[in-house]
Amino acid sequence: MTSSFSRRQFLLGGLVLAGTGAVAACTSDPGPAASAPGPSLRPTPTPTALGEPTVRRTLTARPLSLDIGGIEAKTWGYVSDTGDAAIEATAGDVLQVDITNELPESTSIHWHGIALHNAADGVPGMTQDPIEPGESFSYVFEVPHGGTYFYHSHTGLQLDRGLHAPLIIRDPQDAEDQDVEWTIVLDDWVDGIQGTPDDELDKLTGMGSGDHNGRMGMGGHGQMMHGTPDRVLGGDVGDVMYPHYLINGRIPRAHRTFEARPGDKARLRFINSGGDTIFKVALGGHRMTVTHTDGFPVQPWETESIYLSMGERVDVEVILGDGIFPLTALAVGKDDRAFAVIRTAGGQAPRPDVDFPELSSTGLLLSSLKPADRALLPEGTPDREVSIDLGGQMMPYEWSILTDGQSSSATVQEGQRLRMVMRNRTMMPHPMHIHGHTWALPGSGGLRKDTVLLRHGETMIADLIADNPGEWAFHCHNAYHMETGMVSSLRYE
Ligand SMILES: [Cu+2]
Repeated sequence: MTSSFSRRQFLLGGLVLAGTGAVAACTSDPGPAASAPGPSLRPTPTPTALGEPTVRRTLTARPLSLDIGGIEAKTWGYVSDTGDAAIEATAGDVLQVDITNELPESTSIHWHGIALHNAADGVPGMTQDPIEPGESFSYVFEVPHGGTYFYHSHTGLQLDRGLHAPLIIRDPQDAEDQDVEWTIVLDDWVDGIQGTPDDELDKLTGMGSGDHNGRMGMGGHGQMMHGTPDRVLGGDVGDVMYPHYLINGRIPRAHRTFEARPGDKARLRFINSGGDTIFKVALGGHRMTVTHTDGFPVQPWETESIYLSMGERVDVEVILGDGIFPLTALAVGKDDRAFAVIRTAGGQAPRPDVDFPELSSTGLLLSSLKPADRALLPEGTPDREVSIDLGGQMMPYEWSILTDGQSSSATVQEGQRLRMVMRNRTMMPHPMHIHGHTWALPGSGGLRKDTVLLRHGETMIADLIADNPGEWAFHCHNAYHMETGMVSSLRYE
């Protein structure tokens, strides 16, 4: 995919958005799910081997109003026939998800991290035609592996609105001996509070009319943010200074409270669904034992805090103490945070701005974990190697991926073992995400991940086995970087 593709999408998005305010205003209540299939329901072409769906859901993508904690955000989101957009299934299930697009622009759904067949991957212009306003589309696919995943729009900057939700796949091989389990969604929020994500992109590219609230001085022209440098990730970690950071849809002063009993074993499934924010997560008074990342099991690792970049997931286990504990996600480099509370006893909750030792500990980078034996790829030497160079800068605001020095796709033949040598030649960290496959990182004993954070200047080697034919997007999971060119693909010859 070329940068002109992104450019075209971006311009279209800007034009369509001119009418969004009026649409949102007259349909601000979520209301009952609009479950009637549209006139043009197009099923995903499915492999004949796929059985009857075992999990069926109906979604509508539409303008709606979210209460993020006493503040109303007019945004776009998913309304589900069950009332909860989060989807749960078990490894081996066949999912059928029918979506109707009631947005004022086209959309699509990507099933992030799932090794599904290519036609269900949800990348418009690559694996399917866009789902136009008023149209419906049916995604039918098997979920082969357990784990913590999420689904989100793969069109323009729609991910940075409310168009994302958890996708939890139960793994029959997991112990499942926890007393409580919580899915913790970290997010950065601007939509419907101070304009839209498209307005933020206009400021970054210098096309905006200036920052209307003076938050960053006279805006536009791609100026850098000025947050506190992070000792692991450096001084230039994000591009957008969001007005709010959320845990499960709530601002800190109206935070969620998770309740359990002292001594309970809790499983926390963290998902970073942010557009431009790396979070550093810690739980006051506790060490966390990491058990999985990006769906796949790891050798258990104890830590006090974890960096979670956009698109990454991590599962941890914690034996809960007796008391009330802050669950804080620092927005790295942005001098702000998301916040929730875990409560096993009565009493006063900590203040959202509370600091505690775990929060200032050296955070774990997930790519330094080691895989569990059952997550290992078979051993082998690469049949093919491709160099992936990440480029770009703030002024002008343009980002790129070169494969073997070219702006074309990487190619592979089915059955090959492909080695991707990724070099971050920019001053910013980039969470790189591959569709349809999960890499093995030879530098970490073969750790399996579909999203890896490359710090500024860092090189990372990632292998995959080409066992899922098609054309698969490969991109930075910073929504703004992807939209301005940091996207390529892996194509089977
Ligand atoms: Cu990036």
